[in-house]
Amino acid sequence: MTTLIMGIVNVTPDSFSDGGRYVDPDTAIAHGLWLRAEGASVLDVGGESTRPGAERVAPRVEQERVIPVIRALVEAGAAVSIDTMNASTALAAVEAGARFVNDVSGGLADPDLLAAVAGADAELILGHWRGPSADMYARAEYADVVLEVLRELTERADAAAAAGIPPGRLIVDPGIGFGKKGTQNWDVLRALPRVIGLGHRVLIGTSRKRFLAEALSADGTTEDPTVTESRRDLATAVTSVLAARAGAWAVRVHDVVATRDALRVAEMWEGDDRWTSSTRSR
Ligand code: PMM
Repeated sequence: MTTLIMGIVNVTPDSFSDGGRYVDPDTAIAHGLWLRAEGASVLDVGGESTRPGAERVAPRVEQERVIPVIRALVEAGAAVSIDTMNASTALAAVEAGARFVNDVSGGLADPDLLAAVAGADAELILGHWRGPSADMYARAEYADVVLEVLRELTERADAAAAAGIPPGRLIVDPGIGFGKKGTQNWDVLRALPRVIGLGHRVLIGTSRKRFLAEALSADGTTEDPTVTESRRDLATAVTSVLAARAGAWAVRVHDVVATRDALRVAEMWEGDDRWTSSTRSR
């Protein structure tokens, strides 16, 4: 089993950790090409931030941000994923050459998305989600977070199947940080073998997320200024290795180099090429 690296290209002014860095299309394209050269097998292009508290963006604005970037990356030979909750953006992106539609809402935000992807030539990544980022922590109430995430993810996979998306085109994601607080994220990660046991390919996105900062900080909050971006990237590289070891299909990260190196070191420890062989073509 090989775990792929999905590199993040956020074409947004307000994303969680890299908002504003790649709003200019040329900068975003150059960044995507660099991530690919460093070992990202898929580039995930997004035009709407999903950070806690983020407001929704009109699909027209989202498409103006992402479509030129997707076109250029596809032209350069990259496998591209569109990070969107909107059916119209998903379709425009597939038209521009995107191979994956990554919907963190699992098809819940836009009732037309599943049918749109079913009719398009694309794979679908379905995230576990309980509602918009603006107030997602209000929904982070669970009696048993693992059981409820497994059940709700299964419901979304069933909805995708009912919409006509065959299992071979489906990837699931337990939605780390989405409607989940602090230790709930660790509970879900610890249960990754059970998520994989659902029978689908599994994507894991922990990159630079708040629960990592909370784990590293002296006081358990995200306010600790010593928890820098590079410390979050190191923590992300560790979670990437652990996710790979559990059998994740791919990890979605900002710092492709750190995760690539971490996966490579783990691979040497294991003494085989299971995890990262496809990223070592450089
Ligand atoms: N996280 C973010 C955005 N898109 N997509 C998937 N499939 N899984 C995730 O965990 C995920 C995602 C939020 O992170 P960012 O704003 O730093 O990109």
